[in-house]
Amino acid sequence: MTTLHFSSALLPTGWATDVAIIIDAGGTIEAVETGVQSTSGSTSGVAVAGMPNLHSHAFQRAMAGLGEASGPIRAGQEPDSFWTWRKTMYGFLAALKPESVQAIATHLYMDMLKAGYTAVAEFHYVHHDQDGNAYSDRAELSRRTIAAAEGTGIGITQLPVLYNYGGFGGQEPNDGQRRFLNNADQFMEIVGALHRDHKDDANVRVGIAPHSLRAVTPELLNDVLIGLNELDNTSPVHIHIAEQTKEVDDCLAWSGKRPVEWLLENMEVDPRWCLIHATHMTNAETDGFARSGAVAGLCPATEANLGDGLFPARRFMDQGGVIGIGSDSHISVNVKEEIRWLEYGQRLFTRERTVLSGSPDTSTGRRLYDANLAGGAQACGRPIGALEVGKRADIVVLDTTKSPMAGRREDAVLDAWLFATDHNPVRDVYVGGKQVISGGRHDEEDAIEQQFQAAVASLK
Ligand code: NGQ
Ligand code: ZN
Repeated sequence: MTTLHFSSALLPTGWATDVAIIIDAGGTIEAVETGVQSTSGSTSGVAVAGMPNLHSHAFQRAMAGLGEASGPIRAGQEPDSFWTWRKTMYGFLAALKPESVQAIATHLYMDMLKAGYTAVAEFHYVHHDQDGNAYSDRAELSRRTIAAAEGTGIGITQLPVLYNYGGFGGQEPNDGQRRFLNNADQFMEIVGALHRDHKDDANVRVGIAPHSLRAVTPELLNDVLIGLNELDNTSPVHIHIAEQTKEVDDCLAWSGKRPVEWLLENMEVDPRWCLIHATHMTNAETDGFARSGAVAGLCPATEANLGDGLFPARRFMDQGGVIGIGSDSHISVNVKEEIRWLEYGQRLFTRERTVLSGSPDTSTGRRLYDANLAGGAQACGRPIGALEVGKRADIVVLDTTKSPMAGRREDAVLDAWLFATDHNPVRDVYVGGKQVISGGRHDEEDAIEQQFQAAVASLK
């Protein structure tokens, strides 16, 4: 049992001072007491629950910033877009080996911890070797990202991706997709093995991720959901949906329905589901999605970088919709940037301010921090996202000694961090009660950096 003391902490009941958090030997919060002075004098600063990062393609971290030249435009071909970026990304992933997957993910997860993310949902779709053949252990590359999480200390929800087709209606996959492909039995072999090996592991949860309606058929999706439910009928199900207008057009051509509309009508979309992006929706789709209780997995920095469009966040949240954030392609790994872009996108579009604050007397930072904690925890399917009894002791301690955070209290601290701070105020981070970041640094930081650089160099 460990006890941590904080001068101030954000609890589900609101801000409290002189807070003691008592953590059991397994890393779960056993008690939270307020108004308690530390006898050892080891009180730390301002504590908040760690943010879940609900959408990650870890390997893409190693190509962050490499897709910014508009080469094809200069060559007089199609303008650079999501789809041309995807081609570049497929070219990049062709060189990945198991060791590089692990080294890249390890560095990324360390960066996540330093940014204040204490859990990640890894949407993992590169399963096979460079020729597209399965490794002798089909789950090899999934095991590599889980090992990366274990190596850094971050909690993980591993979501092996179901991917077997190149477009709506069961189209042939292209060559760039050969490392992703599995039929239902092959896929369930991966999910079953991971589920069995991590059943009793408090830091690991296993779910699934049908990649998109482009990559599966309804039959395949149904078969896999039946198999998954036999293992665990509560485990998370994530899917990319309606990110690009071309995807909406292709879905209409295939089914006569828009992607979110199709999903809501044909699948039992409920709180275990997380719909990633869902950028392009009609009002009826937005309202139906909000009513389903499923999570909207929003990745504002990546969505901006890839030119996706803006999610209808105000309408969705006004209808009680659940949201969470993810760093997706990892063009940036930064809680404040995701939250800033989420709000600023709405401001630029509506030409109003404090659009997502929900009510005139709520701070925008507080509302968005709370909302993303709750939705992120739901999407990860783990007991996280709040400093309360029964949840994992995933805690971020902010350094409030520097401007513009200095002298601010309670919600103003969150607003200063999320909207006004350029330096990173994340000082100490605990996951399951274990300290993984101290004074802004990870214990293994130098070795992790070296291994990442070697892995990136080996890809050229
Ligand atoms: C992915 N990324 O799976 O990495 C996708 C691009 C696709 C985002 N959607 C590929 N942001 O959707 O086909
Ligand atoms: Zn994605």
